[in-house]
Amino acid sequence: MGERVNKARNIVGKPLTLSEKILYSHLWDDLPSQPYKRGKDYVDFAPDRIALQDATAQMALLQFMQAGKPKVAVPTTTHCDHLIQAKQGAEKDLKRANDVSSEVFDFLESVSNKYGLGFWKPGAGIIHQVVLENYAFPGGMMIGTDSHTVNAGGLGMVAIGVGGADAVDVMAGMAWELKFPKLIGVRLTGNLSGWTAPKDVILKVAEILTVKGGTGAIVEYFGPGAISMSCTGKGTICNMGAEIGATTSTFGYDDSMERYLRATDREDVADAANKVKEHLTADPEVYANPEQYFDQVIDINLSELGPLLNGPFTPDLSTPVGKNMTEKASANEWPMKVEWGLIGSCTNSSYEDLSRAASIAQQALDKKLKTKAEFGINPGSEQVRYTAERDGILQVFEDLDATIFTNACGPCIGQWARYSDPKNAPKNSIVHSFNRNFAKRADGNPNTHAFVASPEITAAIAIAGRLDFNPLTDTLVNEEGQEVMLDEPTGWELPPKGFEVKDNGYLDPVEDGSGITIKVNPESERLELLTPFEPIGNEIKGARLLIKAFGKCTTDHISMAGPWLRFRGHLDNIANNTLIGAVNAFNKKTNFVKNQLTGEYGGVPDVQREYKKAGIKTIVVGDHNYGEGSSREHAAMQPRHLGVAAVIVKSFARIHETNLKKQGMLGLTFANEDDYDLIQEDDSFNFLDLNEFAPGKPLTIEAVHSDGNKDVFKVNHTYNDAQIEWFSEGSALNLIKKENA
Ligand code: MIC
Ligand code: SF4
Repeated sequence: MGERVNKARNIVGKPLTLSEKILYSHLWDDLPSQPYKRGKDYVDFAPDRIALQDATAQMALLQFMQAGKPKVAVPTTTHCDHLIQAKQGAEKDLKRANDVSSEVFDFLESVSNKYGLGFWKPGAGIIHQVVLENYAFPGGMMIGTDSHTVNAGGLGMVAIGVGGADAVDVMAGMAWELKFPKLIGVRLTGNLSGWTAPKDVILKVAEILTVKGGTGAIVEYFGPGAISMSCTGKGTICNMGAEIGATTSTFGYDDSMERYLRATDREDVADAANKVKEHLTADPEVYANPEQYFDQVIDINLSELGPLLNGPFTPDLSTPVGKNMTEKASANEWPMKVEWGLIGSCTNSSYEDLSRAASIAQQALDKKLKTKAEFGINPGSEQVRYTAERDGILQVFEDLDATIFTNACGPCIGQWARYSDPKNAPKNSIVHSFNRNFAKRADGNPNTHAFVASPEITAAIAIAGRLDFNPLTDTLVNEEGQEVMLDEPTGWELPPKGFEVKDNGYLDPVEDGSGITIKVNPESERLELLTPFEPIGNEIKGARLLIKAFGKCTTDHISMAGPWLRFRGHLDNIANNTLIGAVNAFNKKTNFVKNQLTGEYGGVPDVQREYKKAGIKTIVVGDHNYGEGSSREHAAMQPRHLGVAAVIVKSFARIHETNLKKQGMLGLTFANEDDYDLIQEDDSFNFLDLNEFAPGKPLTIEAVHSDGNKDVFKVNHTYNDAQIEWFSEGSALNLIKKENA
């Protein structure tokens, strides 16, 4: 690494940030003769590892199976965590998931075994915690088919969320392409204390940068405040960096990382890291004068930062706890009563998080407080759960009647069986320490107002049962009528008696998997082998408008999770949820669009299937940050499968834009944002110069309105030569197959 970093420094011609050191030491080709232009140049990288989770692994592996390779080219693991419903608590829920989803788990297990991937069984833990505990290492580069892969930045990695098709490139032994990121530096001064936690740092950064402010950038945290924080705390900050659209976030190697590596049985990694310490953080000049090296610098004084609550419905709407919330909630009619406090998920489920939240829960018991809301806990891994149980931490929550869910995503991804009829469920507020809080995300109820907070604040607010409770100033009345206050949280960075686990849930693949055959039942409703996409071609004439999406259109709106997760391995079945959450700009309704062939209104997938039957191509139009959120490539593959030719928006979220390209579709942005307003409900579209599709050259589109009037507008794109070839071939996978044939 030292040699590569030194050479890179010579080429860049100045001191390097940590992000640059990791990027330049993971180039696929030799070092360039000129430094890469940030935010401009496409660069081929050679990641060290790949991580897949069950809900995205199915599609990734179905694609990999077509690539014609006997084994994955780099170390890869599959983690079963998303497909486990949270209902009655860990034991029953895990058993049910194993019954209901055995077909998918068995498929993932046998494909992993055949192609040499490590396999983490259902219940073993959530991908990102398991990766942090076992695989992440300082200075490494990893990609994963989940947007929160970025969690591993807590151990000084550059870890990036991608769609399955990107992972397939690397599994197949090819380079992985990324536009060289811009760099945002966040200088943390002061110290966290009292009720303020690492979560509040990222809640604050989300407020500053908004859900799209990090797009195309790596966020590098540094300064005395960074060094004083635990490794898992750093992981929390990096994890939720996905919510600002950042490519990833990272921290320089320090003592907290060394402590974590040693505590998780990786003395060898810690020793190796110590030998190249200076290369695992930025050069000293960079942190001394960050303005000269980063594209943007943000300062946060941790000593002045207080606890925050972000939400509802978007992770960047930030409110300090207490009276600010009283005002805001009243003005916006957010329900003040809090019904659930949920702690855990892939972020904030470390031993430290659980111990600190338990210290608050313990006070409720000691001070004879009756908790007003219900508690749900999702430990991040079996190792954390086992250790927390051994140390009495889970017992504290159980004494408060908390439900301990499986070590899995559960309530975080609509896998929370909270209501029998979520669509008609009542308006309510919940607080959780998860990452995302889009509408319907947790429980399918559009009226659930979800607020994101640290585990400590989540615990305090759940006990108080009020959204505007401020534990720093407010008292609570206990069962004996006395006024009591909650003391500041306390906890352990790492378990004093060390981590322990009986069965961590890991299965090694066999050495030679060539004899293993993968069976997919043709009758299955959950798994379907893929058929290659036909190229869309250069002749897009008379394409119809499928939907003009209004406002926020995340991947949850394009391909909802929750009940639909069961079809993640069956493209045609999951296509029945395509864009059903997107708001139609013309009537502000969801899943209600005009079928231009009949003039009647219907659901988006149904109307689209009519166009497909008639052999008519369609267009989707969208607003800013279209495709925000998840890495799920289903959000691109489904429209592609149904016959959508192009998605034209004001701006894209990074992973989704790449996913569209990979699947051989057109992802375009309005050259003039206001042209979004030109698009009318009955429009059809002619692409005037698609036969001249070339890097850097805008395309011209003619919108023909129902009165015969026409508007011609320009759209931009970011396709390079190789990506244009994906479009010509029908998909990136078609190209891989051709090259391997
Ligand atoms: C999420 O948090 O939205 C998910 C579910 O983990 C997704 C992946 C998926 O949709 O399977 C993500 O963040 O990428
Ligand atoms: Fe799972 Fe939620 Fe984390 Fe996504 S954000 S990986 S759904 S726990």
